[in-house]
Amino acid sequence: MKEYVMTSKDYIELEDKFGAHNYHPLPVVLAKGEGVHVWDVEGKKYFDFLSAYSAVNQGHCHPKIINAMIEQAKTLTLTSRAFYNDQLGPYEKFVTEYFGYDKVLPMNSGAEADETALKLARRWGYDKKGVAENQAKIIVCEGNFHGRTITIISMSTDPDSYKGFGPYTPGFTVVPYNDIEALKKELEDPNVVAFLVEPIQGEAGVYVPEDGYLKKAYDACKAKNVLFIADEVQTGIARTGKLLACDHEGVRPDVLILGKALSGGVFPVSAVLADDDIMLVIKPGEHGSTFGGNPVACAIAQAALTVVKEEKLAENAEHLGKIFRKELEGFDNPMIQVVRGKGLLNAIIIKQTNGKVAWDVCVQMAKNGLLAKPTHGDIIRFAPPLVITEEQIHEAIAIIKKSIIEVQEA
Ligand code: IF1
Repeated sequence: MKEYVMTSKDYIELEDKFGAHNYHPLPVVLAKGEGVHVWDVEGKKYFDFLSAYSAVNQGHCHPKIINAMIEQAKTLTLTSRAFYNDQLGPYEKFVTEYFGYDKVLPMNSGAEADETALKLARRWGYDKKGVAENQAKIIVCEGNFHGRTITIISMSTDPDSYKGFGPYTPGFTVVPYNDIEALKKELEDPNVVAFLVEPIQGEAGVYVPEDGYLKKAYDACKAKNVLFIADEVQTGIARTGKLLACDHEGVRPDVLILGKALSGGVFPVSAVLADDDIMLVIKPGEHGSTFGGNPVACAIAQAALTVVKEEKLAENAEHLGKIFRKELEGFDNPMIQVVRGKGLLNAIIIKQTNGKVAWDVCVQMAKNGLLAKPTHGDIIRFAPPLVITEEQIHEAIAIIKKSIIEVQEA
């Protein structure tokens, strides 16, 4: 009796029938990942140019990270923070020295880390800045994306993120991204305790601000005793060609938010880093999470960060990102309106042509062996694992160009 082998269609039907419909994935069912490649259930090989939204910077199933996970998982997985354990202290020392901060507060998802940063900022505002109780204001940017919790979507300007989920958490002011004057105006409010910003707006479509924006924003915040909080969940961990995107401007955030590639995409690991005068406003019993800082997460994150340095992933991202943008900018094709990005976080804006849109280009690229996904309709984000080689980036660029031409001619 021939064993029935499930096809992609079967898997898609299972997800459709038994899973919430909170995503609209490309019709590709993945079964294996290694380095820059993933394979679908039919065995077709692809370049992964999404990296799980920049979580798999170290490449799929990196042996060093996987082995660290296996070793710890065989020994001790979770103690809760009701007790100490032999992994958390060493990891806290490692990660605070790695990024240059006094303290770390370990969490799991990026959204949890953003929520933690919001709580820190408000508490610091009351205890250190002297803002009246419940009056703290936090400035955020148009087009921001910081996660999917009720408070985080209360800051969002994207109806897809917030519509139908009210009532909303108060205490947020929105300013246009990349607009120093608008920020300075809002900073006049003495109740403002923090400015939360993505150094490059990922979801908004890899929106890179003008050179100097982050530094000017940081200086404006310092002038008003306001915390500068950088959400580097997507831009951090070498993605933009430096360890942190803020490093391009020599800005040291007062509060640093990390997630995604902090674990190399192996496990949910996030973190908030700050110095003592900020971090210690939260007292024992005032914040936490069951899995935050668990031994497996500590072992994985330490291995993931070690790989970043050992394999010079930031330098590689810087070098290959320049090649990527130069090649696509030089590709004279009416469908490509804009090429933008930093390091290996890039995007192109697709001009609708003969009724064909960014989604059609992504479907064609998938047929040609490269996975990427559109955001906001006409933007395609390209974010391969940072272990990609120069030869592979040229192979990928050829696929992108070929696919665009094929879509045009279809
Ligand atoms: C989805 C994109 C969306 C983030 C920044 C915090 C978080 C994210 C800058 C929250 C998460 C993910 C979430 C995922 C798709 C992806 C994403 F921007 F990367 F493309 F949605 F906008 N700060 N981004 O980018 O981290 O809680 O997810 O661990 O929700 O569809 P998380």
